[in-house]
Amino acid sequence: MRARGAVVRSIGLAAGIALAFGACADSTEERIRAKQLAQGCTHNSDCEGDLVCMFGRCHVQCYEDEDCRPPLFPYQSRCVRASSGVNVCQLDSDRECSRDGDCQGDQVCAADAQCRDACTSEDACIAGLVCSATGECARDDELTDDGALSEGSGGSGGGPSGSGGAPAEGAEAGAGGDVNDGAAGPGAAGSGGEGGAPGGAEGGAPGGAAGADDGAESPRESEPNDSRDEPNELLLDTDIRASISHPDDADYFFTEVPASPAAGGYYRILVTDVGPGAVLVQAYSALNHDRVYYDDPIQLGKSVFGFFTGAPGAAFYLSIARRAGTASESSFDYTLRVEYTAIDDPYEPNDTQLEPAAIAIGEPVKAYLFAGLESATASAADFEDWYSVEAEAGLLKVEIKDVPLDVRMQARVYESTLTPVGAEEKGVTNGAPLSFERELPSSETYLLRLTYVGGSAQPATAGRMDAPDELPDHFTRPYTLTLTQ
Ligand SMILES: [Ca+2]
Ligand SMILES: [Ca+2]
Ligand SMILES: [Ca+2]
Repeated sequence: MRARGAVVRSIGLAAGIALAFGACADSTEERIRAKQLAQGCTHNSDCEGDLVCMFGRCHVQCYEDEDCRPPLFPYQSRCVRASSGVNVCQLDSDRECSRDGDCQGDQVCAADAQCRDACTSEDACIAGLVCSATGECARDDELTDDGALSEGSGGSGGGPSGSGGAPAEGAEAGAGGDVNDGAAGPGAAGSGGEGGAPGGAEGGAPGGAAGADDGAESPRESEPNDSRDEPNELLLDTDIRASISHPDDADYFFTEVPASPAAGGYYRILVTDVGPGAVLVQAYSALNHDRVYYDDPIQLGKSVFGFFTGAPGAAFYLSIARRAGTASESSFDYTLRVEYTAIDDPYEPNDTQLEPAAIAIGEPVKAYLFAGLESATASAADFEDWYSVEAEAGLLKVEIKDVPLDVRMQARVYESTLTPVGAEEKGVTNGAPLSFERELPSSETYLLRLTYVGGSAQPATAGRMDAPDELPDHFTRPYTLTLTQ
C-alpha cells in the first residue's frame, strides 16, 4: 500500500516543509512559520508555499504517515484523509475530540479522544497506519496488545459538568511537543485523551472507574465493563462520562438497593449528551436476569430518560450499548446519571395482614402506594398497605386524600378475624379521594387494607419518560389516611 513514487513526493514535501518552517529556523521564525501552517484559508492560494487549504486552515499535504513525523514535521502528527484524495497532516486543533462531530471530514472520534480515519482493514488506512480492533487507523505503537486504542482520559479528569462542554485548552501539545508525552495540562480538566500513550493512561486501578480520582467532578467508566461479569459499580447521583467505543461495546453498571428503608425506592436513569449514535439502555434484575426496563430510541443523539423501582436489598445491572439497525456511528460518547430516591414510608413493611402498621384514631398517616421490584414485575400484593387500629364500637370514618393521580385506590375494613366490615370502597377514578363510614360492632382491634383497584392498571414500576421529570405521580405523592370516630 506504500505509495509509488514516494521518493519524488517526499522531495516535494520536504520543500514545502522547508518553506513553511525554514530549514534552520530560529524560534521567532518557527513561530511565524507555524502560524502560516495553521492559518485560516478558503483557497490553497491563501496558504504559503505547498501548504494546502483543508478544513478552513492551511495544512501540510502528506502521502504516508511518516510525512507527518519529526523531523519532516515539527511535531508528531498524523496523516489523515481530507477530500478528493488529498491527505494532510493533522493540526493540533484537528485532533482532540469527544464525539465524531468534533472531527474534520469523515474522521471519527476514537477511544483515545483523537480524530482518526475510520477503517475496516489496513487497506483503508494511509500507508504507515494499521486498522485498530475498534476500526480506526492508528500507528502500531499506539495500540494495546489487543489491537485497540487505549482510552486516554487518564488523569486528565473530566469536564466540569460532563455536559460535553468545551474541552479545556491547555492539553494541546504545542509545536515541537509530542502528542505522546502524556502530560495532559496540569490541573486542567483535560479534554481527555491527549495523554493516550498506549496502555499508560488507562487509569491506574481497574475499577477505579467509576471512581473520581483526584476529586474530578465527572468520573469516567472503566473498561472493560462489557458484561455482567465485569461491571462498573454504579456511582449514584453522579454524571459518569462513558463511550460506546466500538459497535459491539456494551457498558455494564451494577447497583444494589439499600437494605433500608423497608419501602425501597426508585431509580431515575438519565442518558444524556449522546453523540452521533443511538443508545440501547437496559436494566436487568441480578436475581434472575429478567429485563426490568429498556429504551432504544432510533434517533441519533437522543437522550434517554427512564425509571424503575427497587425492593430493599435487590440488585440490578444497567447496560448501555449501541442500538443496532440505525445509522448510528460506531463510536460515540454519552453521559450516564442514575439517581436513587428512597421512599420515606415509616409504615412499611405492611404488605400483609400478618404485619399491619399500628395507627391511631385521629392521627393522619402519610404513606406511599408503592412497590419495589426484585425482578421484572411486582405482584398485586406488593402494593398492599395494611393497618391496625384500636377502635370503639360505633361509627368509624375513613378518609383517604392526596390520592396519586395515576392510581385508583380502594379500601376495606376488617375485624381482626379478617371478617369484612362492609364492602370494598373504590375511588371513582385515578386520583379520586375516598371517604366512607362503617358501623363497628364492638371495641377491638380492626384492620384496614389499602391498595389499587383490582383490575385497574397496576401503578407503574418501570417505564420510559419523555423528560427527566415525568416520574409516576405515586413515586412522589403520599396519600393521607385519616380515621376518626
Ligand atoms: Ca464503553
Ligand atoms: Ca464496555
Ligand atoms: Ca405496603
